[in-house]
Amino acid sequence: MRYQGREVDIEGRVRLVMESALTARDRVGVQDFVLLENYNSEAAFIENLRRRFGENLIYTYIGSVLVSVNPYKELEIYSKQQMERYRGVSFYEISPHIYALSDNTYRAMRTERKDQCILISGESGAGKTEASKKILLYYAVTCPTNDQMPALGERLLQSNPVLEAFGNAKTFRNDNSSRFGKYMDVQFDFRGAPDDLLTTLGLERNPQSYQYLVKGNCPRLSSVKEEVQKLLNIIASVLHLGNTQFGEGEEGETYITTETKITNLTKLLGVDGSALGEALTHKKLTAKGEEMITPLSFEQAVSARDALAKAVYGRTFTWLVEKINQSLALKEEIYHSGKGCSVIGLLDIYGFEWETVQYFDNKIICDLIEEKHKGIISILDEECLRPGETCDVSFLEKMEDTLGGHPHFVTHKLANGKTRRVMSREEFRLLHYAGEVNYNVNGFLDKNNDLLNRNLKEVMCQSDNQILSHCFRKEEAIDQKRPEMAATQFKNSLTKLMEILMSKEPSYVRCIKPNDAKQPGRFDEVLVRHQVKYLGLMENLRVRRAGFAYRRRFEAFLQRYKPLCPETWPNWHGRLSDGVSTLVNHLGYKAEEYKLGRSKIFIRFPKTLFNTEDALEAKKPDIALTLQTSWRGYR
Ligand code: AOV
Ligand code: MG
Repeated sequence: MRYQGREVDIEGRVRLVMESALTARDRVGVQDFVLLENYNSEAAFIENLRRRFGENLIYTYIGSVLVSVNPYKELEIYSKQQMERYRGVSFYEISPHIYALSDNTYRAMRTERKDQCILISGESGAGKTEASKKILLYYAVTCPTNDQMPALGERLLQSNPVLEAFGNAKTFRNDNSSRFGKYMDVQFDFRGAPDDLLTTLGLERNPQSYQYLVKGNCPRLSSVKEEVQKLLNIIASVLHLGNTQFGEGEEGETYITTETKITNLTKLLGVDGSALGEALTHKKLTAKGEEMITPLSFEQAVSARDALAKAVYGRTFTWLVEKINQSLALKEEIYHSGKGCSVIGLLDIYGFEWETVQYFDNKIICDLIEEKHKGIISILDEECLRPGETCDVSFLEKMEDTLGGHPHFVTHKLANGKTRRVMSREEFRLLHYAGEVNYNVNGFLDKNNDLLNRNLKEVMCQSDNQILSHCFRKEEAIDQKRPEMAATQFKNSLTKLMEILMSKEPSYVRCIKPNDAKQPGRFDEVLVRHQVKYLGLMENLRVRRAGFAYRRRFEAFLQRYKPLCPETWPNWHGRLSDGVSTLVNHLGYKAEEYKLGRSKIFIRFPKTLFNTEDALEAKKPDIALTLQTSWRGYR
């Protein structure tokens, strides 16, 4: 082996050319799984991931799908310079990156004028939220199309820590785990400069210039301060609620043992103290048109307290999201109508699979969970609404009656009437695509009910904290209709999300967690194999490979391989398609190996591309020499 000079490899890194081209590729693997020779082999797939991971190459494509492996360490690949490298460059010309996907999505939106969405999936701690932040960062930095955009990008980025502070929690699997699904629309407004509009109206951008807007002494800043104070009060009140304790009196009545908490809560929530105390220990019912106050049992009081804490926190979070949305909207009317601008949606959420996957039909499980009247959610809602003694176990029994024998539903009861020893009587098991999951029914009814007693609502809507009075509307306290159950609410919000996503052109990022210890450099093959399986990556690859595997724009193909043919090197001056024809003829491509489209060449077998890549690798030192010579010549 000898030193052959320096070159920039396919990953854009400068390396010393000491080895043969093949060993170099052996070391870093292929940048697109489509190029794997043995594309049916899961072992080869994982080996390719492992090699690249070992070289800090965390991104690999399956065609246009981006696979990302969490490095658990900061990599120097997200700088502004890196962003510049990816601007306007097509997918295959440069090493895989989340920026390449971001840039392609952006360009597709502009050229095709179709809304896009980027769906990020993977298990907890795999890097979904980080990926979504990188995408936002890319847009924030590279897309300042008018003077509002940089500010928008910045505000989007700033909103993230606020949302995370409220919506994330430390879990066993992830120190910064998102506890809320995040769907963001990044709006791109191409309609000319809004400054023009202002000029026509004879207005200036600076609000300080207008008396109406600055009336009072700097109202904006102080009102922001007030709002922050109100928010802090709410957070503190949730903590106090958590420490509010109850006792049981001699006649079974429930009372509050921590009166100081009520004093604090009264101040922080801005509500009437005695009404709050009463509402935490009693419930108001309307029977035959008459109002009745009945005491709560100890357990019911605890549930009422927790429901209040959850409602206060949850609704405040929703308020915060609304607030952020308002501040992000380019203009109110765009925000509400969604017209006149194009959108890239970003979905960072756990455990959903939106792609239509022919090879695995998830419908059977979806039906099991959400089918009307027969599905688990319906049974749960019914059990919650049924008068009389219902409990978690009666819910389980109901499921056994309705779903017993379903191939994906298992409980301790065996078909022959015997019991399955390994399962507890409080559990049921669902056989999901990703694997089996046991669910303990304890608390299912309460969680689904998750209802605030009406008198607690009444107390809350009297609050003099404006955030709370905004979150707890008077109408709601009067409304007698039973609100939707938690599971149904969740299902409905997912259905809405699906509708939004369906109207957009999707791109996919698949995140993989390399180890459970959150450690850099560790690649646990068993763990990775499991994720490759349930993310359906092998199937992704097979589908990609089934048709023409590799497509490249004529320019890109010529640019990359032109050194391999004397007629195209150093420059081709004719039509691009003719250049490509000349090149592939010279390379000896057979008719069945490729096809020329209108702007792209399609190559069927990876082997063909391999050989071409190898030829290029073998040629590169020459090119380096040529360049070097001409450079000397200029000197
Ligand atoms: P998640 O969003 O997929 O889990 P995160 O995006 O929060 O996972 O990633 C977990 C942690 O992994 C982060 O806090 C980082 O420390 C590290 N990490 C992820 N991606 C990268 C990267 N590209 N570079 C460096 N470090 C990274 V959950 O929200 O729990 O489903 O619910
Ligand atoms: Mg997350």
